[in-house]
Amino acid sequence: MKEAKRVIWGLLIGIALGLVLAALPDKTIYEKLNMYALQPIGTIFLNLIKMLVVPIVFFSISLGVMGLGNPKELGRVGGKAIGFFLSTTAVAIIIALGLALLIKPGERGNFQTEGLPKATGEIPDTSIINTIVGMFPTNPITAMAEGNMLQIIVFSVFVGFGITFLGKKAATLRSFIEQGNDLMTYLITLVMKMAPLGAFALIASAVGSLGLKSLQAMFAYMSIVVLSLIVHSLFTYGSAVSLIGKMNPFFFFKKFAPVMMFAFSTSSSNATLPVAMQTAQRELKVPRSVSSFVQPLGATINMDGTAIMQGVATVFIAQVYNVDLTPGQLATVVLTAVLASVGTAGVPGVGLVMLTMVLQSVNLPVEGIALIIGVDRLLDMMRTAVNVTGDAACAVIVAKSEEGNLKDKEVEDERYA
Ligand code: DAS
Repeated sequence: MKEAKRVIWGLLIGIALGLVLAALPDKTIYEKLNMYALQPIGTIFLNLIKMLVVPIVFFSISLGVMGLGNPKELGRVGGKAIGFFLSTTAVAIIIALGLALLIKPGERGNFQTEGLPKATGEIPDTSIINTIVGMFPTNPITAMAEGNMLQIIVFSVFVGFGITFLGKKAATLRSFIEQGNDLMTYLITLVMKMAPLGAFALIASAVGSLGLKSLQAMFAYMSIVVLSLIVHSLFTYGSAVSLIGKMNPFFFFKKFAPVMMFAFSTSSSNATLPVAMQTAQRELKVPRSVSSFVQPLGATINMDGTAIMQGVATVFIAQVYNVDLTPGQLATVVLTAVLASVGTAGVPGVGLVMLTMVLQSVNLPVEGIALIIGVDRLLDMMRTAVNVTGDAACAVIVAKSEEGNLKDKEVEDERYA
């Protein structure tokens, strides 16, 4: 929570400075301050985030796939859980993309981009077929060097399954991937310590050059993310828990609300996992055997809240740069965001790192993050609460569908002691 407070302070001071600079008649003060302080600090922060993207995608997705075990071992519970996770994440992004395309936050008040870095290169018109064919790399090292995210993901999935199938023969590689992922998770936490300063510089630079208009666009972006998070939680999880889990959705949200608050305050699914499992078992009566498989798996491969932010942010940045995303590119965004949520660890700020991957997958300028990074920590708190709620909803549903397979006695014993 301390971190979050620091970022919010950075954000508020940055906005205040930006508004003062925008109001000054003499622009040279802003230009000098921007050139020698705000832009360099903001760019360093963005570069540090971009520096981590390729390794974290490789290690976290390989680990995420390794964690699934090989399909044979997954059995019914794994299959049901993964099916629920992927389908709800896809629904989440479609809700986000739909609302963002409908409300058009990036076109509010004819938002100009003269103050923002220019869009990089041509945005190629990719059909869905080309997107799928283009996902398979001829050279994984080239894919990593060029930051071709979809190809890196495909390579990582193959590595994850390969290590799983090789079993003991790949024991060293398995620990290499596990340790690599731990390293990446630590480095994200380290880079995020710069978030208050980075958010301050980026927001002051953006608001200083574009004035109130940028705040309007940011507010529009934030409100669509929050709206999508609420719609997805109430309708997708509410109906799934009620129709498939046969549980009163009001009961579900009432019992799980304390966990959602904890996730909100920590912005970390991993940190929330123990209390999320305890609540699912004690309050929602999910047998321990189901809860202890589904929720940890979900904390790793299921981040609907994050996928929602990534969907809205991508459309917002495309609109700010006057880019119309083709259906092929929208499909790429859905695919990349679902795959991005597969392996990202539940720590603060990871969604932003993975957003650069989604933007790069449709060749949108990563610099567009400058407009949303300032408010990201606020949104991170909300989307983490949605992430952990999706995992609990899945546990309730899988437990209900497993009732016949778990003997009554076992179910009794399984209850959280
Ligand atoms: N904070 C991440 C989590 O713990 C979500 C995110 O960064 O988007 O789920």
